[in-house]
Amino acid sequence: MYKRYSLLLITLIFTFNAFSQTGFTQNIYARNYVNLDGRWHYIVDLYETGFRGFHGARADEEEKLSGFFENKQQQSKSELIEYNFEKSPTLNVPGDWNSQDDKLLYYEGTIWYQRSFNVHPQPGKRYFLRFNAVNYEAYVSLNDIKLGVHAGGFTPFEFEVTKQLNDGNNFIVVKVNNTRKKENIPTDNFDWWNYGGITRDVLLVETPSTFIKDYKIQLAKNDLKNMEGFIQLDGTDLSQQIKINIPEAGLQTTVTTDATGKAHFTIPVKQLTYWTPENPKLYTVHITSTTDSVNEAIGFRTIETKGVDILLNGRSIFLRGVCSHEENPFIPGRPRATSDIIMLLTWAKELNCNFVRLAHYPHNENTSRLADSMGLLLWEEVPVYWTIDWTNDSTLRNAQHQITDLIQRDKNRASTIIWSIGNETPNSPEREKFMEAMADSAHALDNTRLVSAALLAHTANDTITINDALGKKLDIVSFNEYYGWYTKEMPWEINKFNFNITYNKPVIISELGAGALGGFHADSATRFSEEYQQRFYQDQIQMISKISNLRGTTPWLLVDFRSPKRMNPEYQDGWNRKGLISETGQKKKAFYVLQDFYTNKEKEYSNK
Ligand code: GCB
Repeated sequence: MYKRYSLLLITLIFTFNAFSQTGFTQNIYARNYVNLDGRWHYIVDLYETGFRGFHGARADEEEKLSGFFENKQQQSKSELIEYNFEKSPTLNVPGDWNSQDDKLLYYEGTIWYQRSFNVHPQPGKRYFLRFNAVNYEAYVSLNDIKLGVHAGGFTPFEFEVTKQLNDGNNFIVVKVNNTRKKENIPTDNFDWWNYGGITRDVLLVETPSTFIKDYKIQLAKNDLKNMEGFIQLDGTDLSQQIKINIPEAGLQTTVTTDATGKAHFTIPVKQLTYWTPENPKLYTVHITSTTDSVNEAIGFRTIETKGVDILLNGRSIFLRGVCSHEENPFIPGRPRATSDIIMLLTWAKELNCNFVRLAHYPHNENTSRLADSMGLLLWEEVPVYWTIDWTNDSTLRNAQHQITDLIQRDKNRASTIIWSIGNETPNSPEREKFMEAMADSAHALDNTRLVSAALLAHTANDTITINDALGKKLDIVSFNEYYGWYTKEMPWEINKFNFNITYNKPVIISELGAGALGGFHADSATRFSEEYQQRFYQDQIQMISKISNLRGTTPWLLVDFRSPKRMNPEYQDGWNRKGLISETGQKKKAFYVLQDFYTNKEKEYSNK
């Protein structure tokens, strides 16, 4: 019979769970790895042809893992194969596809990626294929062998490939789909660009056969005198002596892992320079087992709340923050280099910030490492944003999976002090249940940090009320407000408002902001002028200063960012203009208003 290879090839049944990739390797860049970034071939697959027979309906979930992964080459001149990776164009990895080809600017759907590489695996070693982020859904195969599926655009995942790796030539095929869906996290409606593709590094990682897969070492909860943590081995030789050594602090301990490869430890601290934004001291921690060793620069600090105060190393602190998207205005698309992130964090420092809210999804893991060394505290968030599919169990599992992976990834970062479980989630009993489950998950995963969420405020009779029932599960009550921008009141009219916050907890205003086109000057009543935004910040600062338990602010936001929701041609042109810095890197007038506020706050808190 005539054999036709359309994009659907042999169907192998393979059950999968899109969220099944848990427990990735800690501190991945400290490992031996081959970097698989670079040019990857791609094929746009608008109709999901790779998942279908020629006349067929779309393959069902289990069959999805068949098909395209074969990377079929034509064996004879008569053979019909209707795709060819090697002759297809290429995209940069890491990178989103939207910014790399005009035709893909608004593309949402499937793109197949392929690349080959040469390696010589060493006997006795293990190999892992690691993706630091793919937006949104990834089906991955190596040498025609299915590895699995991952859903969620901003967290890492990896597959062990020790058995699948060839000595010599290898190829990877990844099907990436960024279709927005109601049941996804985020859902189908959000105010940022839905950049698709393999947006962060891809690494082939080598480890010993039994290796230190995971560890946590931090000061114990609210305890400046003890470090606490665990080590988790992976492999066959699970019971080993592990040495944890911090030479500069004169600390060392030895523990033995149990039959599951795990050991918990406590190390009493004598003298330590605690990590602060002013002095972001990092110590090199050496972890050594019989078969493996790993080093990492880690800072040590405590964070807690006491009444309405936030205490860093026992001292009251005001979080002088700003929100930031993961986008460099100078280059289209997602940032690709560490220098992009350094630029954003340096701007936050120029604003006199000690705190950044990484909105609205997990940013690159290099961001929290840079924040560790630059001295910036962080709020890290998962994209539980606006109206999620609250009653869908798998949506909740997805959201819990994302917060788990974020905490798993950044649990050794001194900079990270707050896990945010969501943003502006409108009240309903279903939402309540979902968000409470999220708060419980975050607390259970990490008792050394604080849990918050950006809540919504309600207004009646000139009173702004924050009484969201979720507040009882949060360590910090945070809320977003746009009085003077999204309200009928002009900025100079908002001082009439008073606050009614029903929790005796610290408060962070997690967003406030107004749009301004950089370089557009007019009077302060003119929308989108720098003067309007400046006046808005002046009046906002007056208004929020009435909140006696205010312990932080993260205005919306550091830099203008691209959003398909912002299409006013005169002022927006596809940009959300609420940045304090324009898309050309120019500081707007409001930047200096906030900078002054923060200089005063710094003085006010310097003696507390
Ligand atoms: C918000 C959202 C943020 C938007 C912002 C805006 O409340 O949390 O993602 O971009 O408002 O500009 O309207």
